[in-house]
Amino acid sequence: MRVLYYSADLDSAAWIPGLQAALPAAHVELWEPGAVAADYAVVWKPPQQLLNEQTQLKALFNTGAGVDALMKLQLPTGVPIVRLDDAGMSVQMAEYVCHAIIRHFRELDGYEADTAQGTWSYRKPRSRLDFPVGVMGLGVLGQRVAQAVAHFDFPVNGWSQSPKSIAGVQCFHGREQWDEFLASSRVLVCLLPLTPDTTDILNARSLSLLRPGGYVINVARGAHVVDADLIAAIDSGHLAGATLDVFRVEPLPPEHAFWTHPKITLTPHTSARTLRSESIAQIAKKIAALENGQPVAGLVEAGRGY
Ligand code: NDP
Ligand code: OXD
Repeated sequence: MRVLYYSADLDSAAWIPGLQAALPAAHVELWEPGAVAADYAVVWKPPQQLLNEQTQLKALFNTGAGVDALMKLQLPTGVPIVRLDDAGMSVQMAEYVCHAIIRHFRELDGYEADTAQGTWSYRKPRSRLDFPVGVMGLGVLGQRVAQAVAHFDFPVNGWSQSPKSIAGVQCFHGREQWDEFLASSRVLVCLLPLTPDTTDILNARSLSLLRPGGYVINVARGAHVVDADLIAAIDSGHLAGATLDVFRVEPLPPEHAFWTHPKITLTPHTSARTLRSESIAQIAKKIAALENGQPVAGLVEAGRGY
């Protein structure tokens, strides 16, 4: 069996030996133009040329949860596309989002500013009932985040494409319940895949429907947010601020207004990192399952874009 590896970002020097160790019977190599036909390709943001040339693939593995970069390519028909299914990301996402919510809710930035000035002062305790959290996307990551947030006794709403029933989460679905979901939420967490339906979904209209004093946490993809609309909603006072991990252009260009906005906290696309050993173990297990004709989790439905 031949396995090809290609990544626009990740370190092939570590991934290739890792995959080779997990698949001792296979020959694993870095994809180069003109490579011999392989059975499987393990990729992150591959060039179209790889897909055009590799016509014998039994499956294409994406070394991330989001497949939006793959969806921009001409994909081979009939070849299963398998994305990472958690692989250690959901716990990272839960800790990042809970941290962002709690930092905002407990006004920890304000305390930090006070103590930096040598000021010992209290802020009035706030009720978590006044901070309902809405999680957009109730998939592998969104469900874990929603449940983690619910453990801190915040009211939690969730929104997905299809109806769901999740303990401790008031579930909404579809465009018909979108406005109601937003109006019921004050803190909004985006964990949607980026598809044509979800691009620009956080815009002037949707942000205006959030409860006053709203707060946005985007940990999915930058193109969910209309940047100027988010800044306008914060500057108007309707929103209290935002924590952003993902951006339309990454790295975020130095001149972008997000860098210096006093009410925006940003991090460099790090809320849930692809963990190499967990990911390799998951991919190797799935290759073994596919070789044995067994089903695997994380199959992408190209028609719906995730
Ligand atoms: P899943 O595919 O498991 O979940 C996606 C969820 O979004 C599902 O609940 C789905 O609904 C819902 N959804 C999709 N389209 C719509 C729509 N049009 N309207 C309403 N709901 C919709 O994905 P994951 O949870 O694994 O990952 C989510 C995203 O997080 C990834 O696509 C990626 O972009 C991002 N990500 C970011 C990382 C970072 O470091 N910042 C790291 C990892 C992922 P339904 O359940 O009904 O299908
Ligand atoms: C992913 C990511 O999609 O890291 O896995 O953003």
